[in-house]
Amino acid sequence: MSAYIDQFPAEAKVIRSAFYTSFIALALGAAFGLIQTLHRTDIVRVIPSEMYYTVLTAHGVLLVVTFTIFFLVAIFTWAVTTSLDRGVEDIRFTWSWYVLMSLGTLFAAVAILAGFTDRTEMSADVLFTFYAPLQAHPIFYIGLVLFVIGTWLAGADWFRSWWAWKQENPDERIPLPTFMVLTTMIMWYLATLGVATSIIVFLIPWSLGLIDTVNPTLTRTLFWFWGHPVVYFWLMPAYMMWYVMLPKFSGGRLFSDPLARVVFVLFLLLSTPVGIHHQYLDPGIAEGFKFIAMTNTMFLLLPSLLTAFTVVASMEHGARQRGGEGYFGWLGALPWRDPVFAGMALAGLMFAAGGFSGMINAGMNINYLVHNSLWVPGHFHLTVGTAVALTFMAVSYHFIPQVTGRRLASKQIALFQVVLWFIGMTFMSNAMHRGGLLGMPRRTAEPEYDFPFETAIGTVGELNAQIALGGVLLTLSTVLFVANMLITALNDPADDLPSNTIPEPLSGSEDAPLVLDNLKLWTAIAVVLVIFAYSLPLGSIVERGGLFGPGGDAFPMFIEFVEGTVFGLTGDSVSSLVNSPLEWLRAMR
Ligand code: HAS
Ligand code: CU
Repeated sequence: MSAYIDQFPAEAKVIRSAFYTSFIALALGAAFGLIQTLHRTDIVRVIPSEMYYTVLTAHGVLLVVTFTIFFLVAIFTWAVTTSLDRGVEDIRFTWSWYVLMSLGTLFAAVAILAGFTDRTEMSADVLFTFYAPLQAHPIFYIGLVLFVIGTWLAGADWFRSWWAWKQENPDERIPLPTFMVLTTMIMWYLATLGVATSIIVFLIPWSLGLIDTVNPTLTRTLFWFWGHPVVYFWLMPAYMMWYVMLPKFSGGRLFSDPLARVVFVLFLLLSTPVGIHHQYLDPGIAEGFKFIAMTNTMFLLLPSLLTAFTVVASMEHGARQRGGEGYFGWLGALPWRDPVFAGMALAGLMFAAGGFSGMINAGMNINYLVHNSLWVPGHFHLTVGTAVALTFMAVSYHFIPQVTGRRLASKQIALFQVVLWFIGMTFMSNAMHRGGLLGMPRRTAEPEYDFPFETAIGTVGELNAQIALGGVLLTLSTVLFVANMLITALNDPADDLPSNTIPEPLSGSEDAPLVLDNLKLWTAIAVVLVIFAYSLPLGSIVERGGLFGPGGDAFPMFIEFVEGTVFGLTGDSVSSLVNSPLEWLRAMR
């Protein structure tokens, strides 16, 4: 077998473009991260505090939307084509979703970055959690819509490949990497319904001035309907790498294909009906619904705990193949000098801590202590900021040579880079968690509020120093990563690259019950669970706060507008149609 680019030259081009877009977002996002960490720790302030939210929004959106999701589409395309051993059905279609996603990113980025100029014209300082009452310029929301439609088309592309493959291989099991892509995408289709409704029905008409008000609790709830599952949309490609690539780089084979399938099915079922765990402190949602979200979240720990078991077992298998012995002695036999392996293993190690702080967040009563404090950014810099980001950087050292046909510029710098990320993040996230427990708020330019925090809690200076030091090390690490990638892309072509193979699992798909591949069944159950978890809370939020806000005044206005402009109608024909489910809900109570 040869390198990926020799097998699929046309696909390699799209994948390469998606990787590069993702790296540009990483570089910009990291620069904003540095400005922000030095600002809020009051070490260097290069922007006025009023611009802090522009920086924070750019940092958040570029990293958790652009960097992660462009990376995802690159490796999902790799996974489907490699595991089905066939190219995409129509490369023009593949380019079309890449272009749509890029266009969406451009729109959103323009709206955000306009915040640095004359803020009266255009701005989008709404953070990556873009729910009301914060409002952005319509271009920001339109950009998001284009981006999400792009991801939907990407999913359609992968489903299409699978269907075509299935016609030719009717009796075969779905290859594991493709299975992971398909289950993740079904989860994504379901989850994005929430954010798409929020943006298209409420935020765009509101930002265009077509409606005066929205119901903030409703847009928040629809946001979190998507805002939790999106974290698994970032995590699933990293998990795919831990299941598919980490065993290979450990020198062994995946411990269990069936267990991996179970994990992805559980994520499909449970990722969405938990979003309310971000709203434990929201008024306007009954405690009972929050309790249901908490219970579902605790069940959702299971697939990650299974992953910890399977992945470490595969690593141990690899280490023993390499001559490792003893209860823990095998750890030393792992290829720690290989940046791809070391980066992924360190990312996994940090995720154990990140998962632990997630469990704490998920407890309804403990959440009251940490919510809106710096603890939460501590949590997500371990999860998306390390488990995901460090895994992505580590596997790039393998994939960029695969899709460019060029040798990695420097393996030593790569190894140094992943270790530096681990050290930087240890400083930053540990201090963030501790600061949060001491009451340091998140999303704040000047958390000291102009009075000396020190006298109240003693150690803030030390914590701030650690946060800033960590932030600087992380920036340095990002610079090394991007530089290494850039020089690799410009390197001379090499013809002795490792081949693009995925080793067979120890326990393969033949051991997996057939029902695991029944995607229709899992989709149906996932939909039912979402209906159970969300229909009553959403119904009661609309009933109390109005579909379009306080007193529902805006709603008749909007309906009149639709009737008049779109349908050319007068009277209340459409409004009675739309109101009837609400009447029905009222009668139910
Ligand atoms: Fe979270 C807030 C609960 C996972 C991201 N989370 C956030 C926010 C983000 C985020 C961005 O319940 C902030 C949103 C905002 O701006 O307000 N989270 C959880 C729970 C989990 C969890 C229960 N989160 C993630 C992941 C994320 C992410 C993954 C991104 C990728 N999170 C919450 C809650 C909040 C929250 C509340 C709201 C807080 C608030 O009040 O605002 C679980 O999925 C975690 C399960 C994980 C584990 C760990 C298993 C360990 C493994 C490691 C294996 C080891 C290896 C290496 C491979 C149980 C798999 C071995 C190496 C050797 C050398 C041997
Ligand atoms: Cu969550």
